[in-house]
Amino acid sequence: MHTTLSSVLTQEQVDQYHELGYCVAQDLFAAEEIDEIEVFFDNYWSHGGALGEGHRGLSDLDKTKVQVRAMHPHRFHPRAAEWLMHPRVCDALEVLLGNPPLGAQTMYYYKPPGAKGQGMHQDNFYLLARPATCIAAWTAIDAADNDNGCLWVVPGSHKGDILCPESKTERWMNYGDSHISKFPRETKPVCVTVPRGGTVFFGGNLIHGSGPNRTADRYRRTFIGHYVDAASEELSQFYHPVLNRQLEEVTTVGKAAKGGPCGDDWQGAVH
Ligand SMILES: O=C(O)CCC(=O)C(=O)O
Repeated sequence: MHTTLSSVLTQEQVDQYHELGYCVAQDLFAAEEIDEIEVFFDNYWSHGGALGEGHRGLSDLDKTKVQVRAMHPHRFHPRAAEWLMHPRVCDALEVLLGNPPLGAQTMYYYKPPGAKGQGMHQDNFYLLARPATCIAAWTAIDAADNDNGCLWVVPGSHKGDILCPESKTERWMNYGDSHISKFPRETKPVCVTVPRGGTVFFGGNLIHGSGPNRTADRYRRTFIGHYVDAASEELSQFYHPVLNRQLEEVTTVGKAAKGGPCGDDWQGAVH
């Protein structure tokens, strides 16, 4: 049985999500689960996990050039799939989406001291979910603030369209750069400070990114799930298969055949 609205999100949080494109909830994961996620990813390599192709450890990657993160750990280990489809996170998603969620992607950002930020972008540029846009649940394993590279969001930008790049450059193709060639000047990003265990929900058209980690000794680790709603007709190939709450693969969502609003050149883009 699903929990009630009041036990996962307040009406104020739901209203903020619809008005500004994001909201923050606390303690959807139990403190022990946050501890378990932390330990699991601190030992990702001992479970056989890798960051990108063949990278076995944090020191293998140049944190000033690429994002130091695990991609799709839920496909690699069943425990990560359970965190993706965590019952309380799914309850909150169902309230925000108005439909049951399907899990499409997991990521774990380590963002060590000195690591680069993530360029401003909109997730549905990549996921190509249709007809409704996608949604993210971003859970802080370390408290996130301006110093260690908080998430920056542009409140209200979720009401706009996907912004298309002007050209496909090599620079853009590096993970972490932005597909947004012309950043809307009137927009003002805000830093979302989140305590350990807090979850930020944000919609797939919301312009967001993150700052660099300027600290000498603090990580900014985050477990992230990306979702579509159960009525979705299409989603980009990279995000298949999608999972329901029972962790079963769902076949009702098709593979996006075209590149979406920005054209076929962008099909298969991954951030
Ligand atoms: O956590 C970050 O630094 C960026 C995460 C992000 O852009 C996303 O989950 O879509």
